[in-house]
Amino acid sequence: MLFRNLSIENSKELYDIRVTDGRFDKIGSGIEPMPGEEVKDYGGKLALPPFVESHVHLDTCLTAGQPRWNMSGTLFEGIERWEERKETLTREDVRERVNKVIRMQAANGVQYVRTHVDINDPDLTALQEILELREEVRDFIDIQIVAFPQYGILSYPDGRNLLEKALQMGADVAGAIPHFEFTREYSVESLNICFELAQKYNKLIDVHCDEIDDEASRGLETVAARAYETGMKDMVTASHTTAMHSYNNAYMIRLMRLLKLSEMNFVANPCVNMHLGGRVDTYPKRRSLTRVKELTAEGCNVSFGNDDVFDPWNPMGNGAMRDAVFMGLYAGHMLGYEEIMNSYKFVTTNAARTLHLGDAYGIREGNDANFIVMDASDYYDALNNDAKVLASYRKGAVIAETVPAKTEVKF
Ligand code: 17E
Ligand code: FE2
Repeated sequence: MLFRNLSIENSKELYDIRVTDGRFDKIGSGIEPMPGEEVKDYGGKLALPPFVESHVHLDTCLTAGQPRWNMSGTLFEGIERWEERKETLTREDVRERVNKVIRMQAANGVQYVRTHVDINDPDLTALQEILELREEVRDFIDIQIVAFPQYGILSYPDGRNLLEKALQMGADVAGAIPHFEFTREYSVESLNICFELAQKYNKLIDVHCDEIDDEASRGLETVAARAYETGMKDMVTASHTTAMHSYNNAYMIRLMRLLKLSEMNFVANPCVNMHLGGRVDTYPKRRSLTRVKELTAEGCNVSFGNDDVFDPWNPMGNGAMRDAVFMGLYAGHMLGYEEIMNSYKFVTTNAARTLHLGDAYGIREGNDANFIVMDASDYYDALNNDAKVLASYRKGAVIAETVPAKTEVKF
């Protein structure tokens, strides 16, 4: 099959893409169709590698208001509301909600998802179900699972064993939550355990790190030091890191050297952290977004995630990556022309690096023909007009399609 006239990642020149046996066979300009070859002419639309959701909690999705709404809008009330909802958690309930959300994501061009799954549950109900679903939907969406200890590794009964069990059962990534542990000592020790278990089972690491407006929350320096010392480096990710917003600049300069040495990844979740953060401030109110612009300028890998889709932490969300980019650019002071044009990388290539997708990800000859086509001429246009994903292709086959609505203005 031949796809014609696509702007690949904002290219000025339009390209044609031949897909054979589900792979990118040939990419070039002016490729002529072979006799009998099916042709789809996109007339200059934007092609991107599929969106990558690098941070979401699928197990909590679609539970906002159940049984009660988070009225304070804080992280901590979110955790309390989730604790109540967890009491009624069943495998069927998890299956139904996750099945819905991954289809919302697919409709919006997402083909790779890293989900955190709360493993502070003696029965590991959500984990069991999502492990099963991960296999069932493999042909349509790649799901990577983080064993996420919501209440801590040392501050929850049997936390260490639950984390180890989750990794043995097949979670891909070890998690931790240093800012939620009872003490600073537990926080450091919980990270040591996380690294020890990740190395024992050869897993990646993704830490909910310093998601708090406390300038003294410094889990990140320990994560970065361990990433560097163990050599795990880019296998390690720090998510949220919102306390970095509040660090003094003298400390930040010292920390930045270590962050660069560590080669670790960062995930910011702009919508949810703009919503949850700054809640103890009067005026001025902090933004609670990690230092995306500065990290990026120093060459650190940063991606954007949604964190939530309609759950106790964020009552909004549709699974699309656009809002994360939009909010991230505004809150991060990154609306320069080039910054807007390149911002798709926060939810494509940068996020793929965090997930360790390797060279198999990307629109390149020889790779699986996984790509999306947007109803826009470049990403600036796509972002500004909230363009739909016209089609999401997986191994050359359409897995989701959208026909954009038509509007007529009567004057
Ligand atoms: N749990 C947590 O600790 N932080 C979050 N942002 C979410 C769950 C969504
Ligand atoms: Fe999160």
